[in-house]
Amino acid sequence: MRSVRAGIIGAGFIGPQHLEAVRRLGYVDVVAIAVSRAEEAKAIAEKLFIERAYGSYRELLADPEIEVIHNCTPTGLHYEINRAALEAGKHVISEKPLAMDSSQTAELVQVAASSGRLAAVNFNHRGYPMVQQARQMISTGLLGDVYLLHGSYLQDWLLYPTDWSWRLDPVTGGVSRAMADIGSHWADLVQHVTGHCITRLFADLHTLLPKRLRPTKRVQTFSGRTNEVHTEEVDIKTEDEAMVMFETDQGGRGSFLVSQVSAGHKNKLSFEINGSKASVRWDADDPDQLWIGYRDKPNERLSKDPSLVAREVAQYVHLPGGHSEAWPDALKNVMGEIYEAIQDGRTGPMNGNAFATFADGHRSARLVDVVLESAHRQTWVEVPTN
Ligand code: SOE
Repeated sequence: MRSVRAGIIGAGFIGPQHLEAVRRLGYVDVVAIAVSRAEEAKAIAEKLFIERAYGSYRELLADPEIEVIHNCTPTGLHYEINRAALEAGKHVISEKPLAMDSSQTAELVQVAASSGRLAAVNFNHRGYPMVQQARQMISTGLLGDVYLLHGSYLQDWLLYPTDWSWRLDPVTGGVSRAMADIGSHWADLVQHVTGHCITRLFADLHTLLPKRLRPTKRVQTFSGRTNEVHTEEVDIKTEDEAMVMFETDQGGRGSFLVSQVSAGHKNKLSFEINGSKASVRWDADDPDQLWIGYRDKPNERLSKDPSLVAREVAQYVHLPGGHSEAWPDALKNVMGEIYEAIQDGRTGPMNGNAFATFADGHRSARLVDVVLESAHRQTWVEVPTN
């Protein structure tokens, strides 16, 4: 197996997580990191034991030794960097959302197709073993016909008016917040698990905190340190919560609630699928467990264990039963499949793979656009198929 050289652009919350995940694969050499200031890049590179530091993403893209780019910048930069990276001949692993809206993501899908390079988007929740177990059970018919898909994604890190993040500014975070940031994960995950596609929806969005205090200096996502800096009051236009009802292409119906202001919930993504024979429920707060519900016999709780999951799922499990595998492990699983494709010279997933492509990222952006439209018009809206 040859080693692959990569570069990371952006060093907020998620950039170092990509670094750790790919380092754990063993054959990925992250040789460079870029952030917008050269001095800062140097300090970060030293701290993270990365050889090269660049003060602009363009310098990193010009490095001929780098094959793969991890785009870990704020959403407002995703389109420009993803496009430039593909045009520079690099494989791209982008954070979600792929771009600011679906017209940009449609272009990126085209650019990716003509580049001949791999273009993936990080929907990391797909990599949890028990998520894959649920997917396997549904695809082999154990649940029967899927009737209902429901759940939520709840966080509390933006509960107070003093909480601040670049995600609150539409210029850096986009015009949708809770939906684009975490609703996109929920919808992607449930469609991945069921194989259903959301075709029609009705959404209600709300900004519960219409004014917030913005620090006059930069604040790191999840740092919870906004009380310690000078602030100015700003109007907030993006949603703190979203409620969505939907229908799928295979006759499923469902709903989800996403919120960044739900006290006590740090990062709680959960879903339940009810089929004609059985149900499954998964919760990121208890990720090694899968609840299986029956009508005519006692319900079950399946614990993650390489000898108990389906044969196809065993590759996502790396530890014996009773040894937790969670968020960083799911990310590593997804990165592992992406880099395996790069090693094999493939530009997309193999049948059954969990990782998401730019086409999935476009599908997600289209859904976010439709959620915004539906909330604005207060009516059901069809999700376009192109
Ligand atoms: C911030 O809300 C965030 O970091 C998301 O952007 C991630 O995708 C999610 O994993 C956790 O929360």
